[in-house]
Amino acid sequence: MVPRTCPRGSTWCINNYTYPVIINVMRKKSKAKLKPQVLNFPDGFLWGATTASYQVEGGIENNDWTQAAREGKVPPAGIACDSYNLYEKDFYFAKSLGHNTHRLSIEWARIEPEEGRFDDKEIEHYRKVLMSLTAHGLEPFVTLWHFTLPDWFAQRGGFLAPHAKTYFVRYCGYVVERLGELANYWITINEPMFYASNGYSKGQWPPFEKNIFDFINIANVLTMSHNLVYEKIKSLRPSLQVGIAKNNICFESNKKTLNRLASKFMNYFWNLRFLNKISRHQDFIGLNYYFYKKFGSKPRLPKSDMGWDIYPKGIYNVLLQLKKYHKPIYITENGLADAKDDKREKFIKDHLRWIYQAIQEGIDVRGYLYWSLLDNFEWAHGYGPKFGLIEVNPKTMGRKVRPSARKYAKICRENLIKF
Ligand code: GCO
Repeated sequence: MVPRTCPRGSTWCINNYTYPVIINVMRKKSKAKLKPQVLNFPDGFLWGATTASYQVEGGIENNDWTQAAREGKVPPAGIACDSYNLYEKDFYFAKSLGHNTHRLSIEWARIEPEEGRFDDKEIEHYRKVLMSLTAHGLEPFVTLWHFTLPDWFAQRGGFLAPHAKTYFVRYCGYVVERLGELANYWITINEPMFYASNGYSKGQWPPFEKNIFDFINIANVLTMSHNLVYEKIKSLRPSLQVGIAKNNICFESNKKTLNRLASKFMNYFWNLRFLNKISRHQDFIGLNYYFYKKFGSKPRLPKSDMGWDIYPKGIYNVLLQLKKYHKPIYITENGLADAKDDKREKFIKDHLRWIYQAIQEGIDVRGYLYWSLLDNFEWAHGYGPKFGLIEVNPKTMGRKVRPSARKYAKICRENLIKF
């Protein structure tokens, strides 16, 4: 008989008899069917999807992205999904797909088209939108600012301008004073670090800068702006729940010292620094999870249509890091571009399995909102990527539910996943 090598000197292969016996048992086992596993989510768990104004509403002509589109620097959003008019239809679909929550954003450029001139017609529009959410049994999550700036504000230098924070707080206060009673959950800023990085360091989004100092400045201004808006909202309506939608990346490294340091630094700088600075000014954390970055060689992973690695365990890793803030957590975005819809169901289930694991370990996750309800305008990539649970026909604006959306609907309705 060929002598077997015995890993780490364990005793199971001490003789040539035991080894084949064990291998046979393992082979039989691997043919056996996995027992179906049922993972129950906590009572009252929120299930839904997210959108953002400029990406779905259509007809917005007075913000920095429309200006950049006119200059040919980014694709135009045009009529988008026409959700400005078709929102009832969208909410009806969401409801029929078992959702009990929905996240959307308010377009600053609609509410304050010129400095200091507020448009109450638009407030009334969003009043109808939020009332419709509630009428459809969808708990509203409202983002006050999701990347796009009114022209006038951008022209003054955006968040780097001298009175930027004051303008932003005034806008947010104006909205919350009028619409605050229509939603419990308010998100001040969406993904501040991505905004700072794409707009000020990589130069891919308005204002197309590549300046590391401005990148750091803008990140700092956004933390201060968040804290001021938090205080403003609390002074107006103390019972509202106010948070941020923070995109955290799962950073890992191999054992090389330099890689370990790089991963540690990025984890602090990208994931935790912002949250540390606002830790006394948030009632919940909204977590957006999409990305995995390994310093050192990484395993081959499946990819979305955007070429992004699919790494569901990463959501667990980033959730564990949020424990120290002792706040309820809502997954305010998680999703993938998948035009063929052949990866989405597994993507959602695998991420939910890891979220479930985090909950078992004491992380207070209270909701999951998939990005996105609809195929929509994916920023510098235009309408190419298909993130939607629902397909949108760009000519007819017709909506068509994707098969994966029905699988997700079952999870939402039953408040559990089965494997
Ligand atoms: C962001 C936003 C969304 C995106 C989504 C997919 O992360 O950029 O919150 O607006 O469309 O994340 O990239």
